[in-house]
Amino acid sequence: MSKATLIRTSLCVLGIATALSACSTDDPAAAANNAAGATNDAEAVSMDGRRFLSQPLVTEIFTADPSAHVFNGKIYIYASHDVDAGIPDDDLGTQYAMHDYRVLEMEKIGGPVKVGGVALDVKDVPWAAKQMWAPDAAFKDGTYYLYFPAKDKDGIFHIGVATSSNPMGPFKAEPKPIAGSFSMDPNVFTDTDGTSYMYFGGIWGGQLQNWANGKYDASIGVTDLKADDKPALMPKVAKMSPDMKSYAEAPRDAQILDEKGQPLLGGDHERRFFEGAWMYKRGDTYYLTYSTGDTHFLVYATGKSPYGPFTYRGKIMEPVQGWTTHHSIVDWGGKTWLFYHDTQISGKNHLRNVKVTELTFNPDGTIQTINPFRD
Ligand code: FUB
Repeated sequence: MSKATLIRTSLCVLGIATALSACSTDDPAAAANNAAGATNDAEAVSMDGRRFLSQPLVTEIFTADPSAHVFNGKIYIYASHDVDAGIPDDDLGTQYAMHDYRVLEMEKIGGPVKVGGVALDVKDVPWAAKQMWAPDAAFKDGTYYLYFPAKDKDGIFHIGVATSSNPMGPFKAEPKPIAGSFSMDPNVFTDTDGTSYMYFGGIWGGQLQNWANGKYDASIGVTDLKADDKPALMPKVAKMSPDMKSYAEAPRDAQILDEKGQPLLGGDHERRFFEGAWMYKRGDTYYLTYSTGDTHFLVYATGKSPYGPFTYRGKIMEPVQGWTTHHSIVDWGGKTWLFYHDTQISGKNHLRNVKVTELTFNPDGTIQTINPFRD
């Protein structure tokens, strides 16, 4: 990043330079896409020369896996805080060695983004040892809930919960993970009737395959997922108890079906669930959106119940820049927004930056696929 871009980016992020054309506009979609003010600079191109549609929301830290929520009219982004631990890439995500969370706050799309202090550190979570991966949050009765996956001292992922009276934290973790939780990438969705559900799970490094028989089985490896002609592993869904700290029921499969009503198969790598589930409701339609992982798509399936079944519909974003794809969808200001990440700043898969762009729908409710590049 050039010195000029770095200065302008920092000023925009700090909200000091709103008079600069790069970060002032009345159009929130344009502002979102210009968020870090680098759209005219040569640095805003990918390694293979393509110009990015949107710019990183913050540049002083690496952020990923954005779960956006509107609380009290402001937008809060609960994101992974990427760090470089010097661990080489592997199929199990060991290089994603995050140890704390920082919350981002925006009063409006395209406006300044505040980076909060440490909201939760792994050293303050009694049961957790490492790998604080993609979090989510919820609000109920004056309390903010931070949901987060981490590996315990035996290297097994569970999902924990921490609470705060402030959406930015700091959060205080419960002493144990949520009973019955496993794997990672929690998303807590509150339906229009006030009932909350947690969607979760991820294959490969997310360990969902290790729970295929109901309890953790370390002998099930990534290669065992190559049962291409069998139904794929599905994301899990469980209703939350009123206390928002426990499941009200055993997690069940959120079935994703093909156009013939058959479960997507394990070999259907371009459509099957990998990780990063996010539930978005529009009218009476439930959009189960997720990442296809190794094929690098953001896709969606729709259903008429929060439990599914969901029918695969198509791609939300294509292509994705960087290995991982993780996102959230939120309504704000009369529009719908897709928060996602790529690796524009670092060019490294484990050092990501979050972005936002507008998401639009066709009259029949299908999503218009976003190309994250301008060309
Ligand atoms: O950030 C670590 C992991 O990478 C997340 O939990 C996955 O969704 C993927 O983005």
